[in-house]
Amino acid sequence: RQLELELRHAIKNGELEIYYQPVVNPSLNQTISVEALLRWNHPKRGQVSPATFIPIAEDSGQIGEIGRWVLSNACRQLKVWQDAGFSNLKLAVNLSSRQRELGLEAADLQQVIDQAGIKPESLTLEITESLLIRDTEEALVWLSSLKALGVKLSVDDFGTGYSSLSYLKRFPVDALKIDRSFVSDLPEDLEDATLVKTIVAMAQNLNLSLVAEGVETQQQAEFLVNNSCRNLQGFYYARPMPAAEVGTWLSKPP
Ligand code: G
Ligand code: G
Ligand code: NA
Ligand code: MN
Repeated sequence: RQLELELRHAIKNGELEIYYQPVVNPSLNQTISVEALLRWNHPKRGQVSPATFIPIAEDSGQIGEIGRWVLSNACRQLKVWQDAGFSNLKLAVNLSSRQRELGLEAADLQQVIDQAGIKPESLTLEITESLLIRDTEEALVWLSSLKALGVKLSVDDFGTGYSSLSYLKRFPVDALKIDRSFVSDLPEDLEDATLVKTIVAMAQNLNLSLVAEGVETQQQAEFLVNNSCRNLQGFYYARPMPAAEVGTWLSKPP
C-alpha cells in the first residue's frame, strides 16, 4: 500500500530505469536482441525488484502508465542503437495481461512505433503463458490486433503453464522462450534434457523461433547449442545492464 503510493511518484521523479539484457547467438558471436527489464531506483529503499513492484502495479492499475512508459522509452532507445550501426538489433518488451484491460490498444502501440521510428518487426512483445491460457477470447482479439501491426509475439516462461498446448494453434505466436527452470539443471538432469529437446523439435515443426533463458554455465550453453537452440540469454553471457552499458557490449559481442 505504501509502495503503491510511492510508485505513483516514481515515474515523474525519474526513479524508474530500464535495464537491458542481451540475447546472443554464440555460434555467430552476435547479439540478436535485448530484453527491456524495469528497475525501480527507490530513493530510500534502494533498488526494488520488479518481482515486488510489478504485481503491485498490476493490482493498482499503474501498470497501464508504467507499461506505456517502458514501451516508448525502450523503442526510442532501440532506435538510438540501430542508428549507431547495430541496425539489425531487436528489442523485447514484457507485456502484462492487465495492459489490455487498462486500454493499451493497437493504435497506441502504432503511435509508439511511429514516434520511435523503428520497424514493427524489430519489436517483440513477451507474454506469459498464463495470459494465453486465461481469458482466451479477449486475449486473442487483443494480441491479434497488436500482431497485425507487424510486431512479434513471444511466449515467456514457456513450459511453466503445464496446460494444453492448443493455444499455440489459436494464437499468432512467433517465438517461445524456454523457462529457466528447464535450463538450470542441464545437462545432467535427463528429464530437463529431454524436455528441452522436445521443445526444440516442436518449435522447429511449428516454425517458431526459440530463446533459452537463464543460461548460467558454459555446459548449459553447449548443450543448448548442440541441440539446435541457438539464441541464449542469461548471466553466463550478460546480466541486465543500464542502457549506457549496452553500447559497449554491442561493440564487443560475447
Ligand atoms: O529483471 P527481473 O528478473 O528482476 O524481473 C522480474 C520479473 O519482472 C520478471 O518476471 C520480468 O518479466 C518482470 N518484468 C520486468 N520488467 C517488466 C516490464 O517492463 N513489464 C512487465 N510487465 N514485467 C516486467
Ligand atoms: O520473467 P522473465 O523471464 O521476464 O524474467 C526475467 C528475469 O530473469 C530478469 O529480471 C533477470 O534478472 C532474470 N535473469 C536473467 N538471466 C538470468 C539467469 O541467468 N539466471 C537467473 N537466475 N535469473 C536470470
Ligand atoms: Na521476459
Ligand atoms: Mn522469462
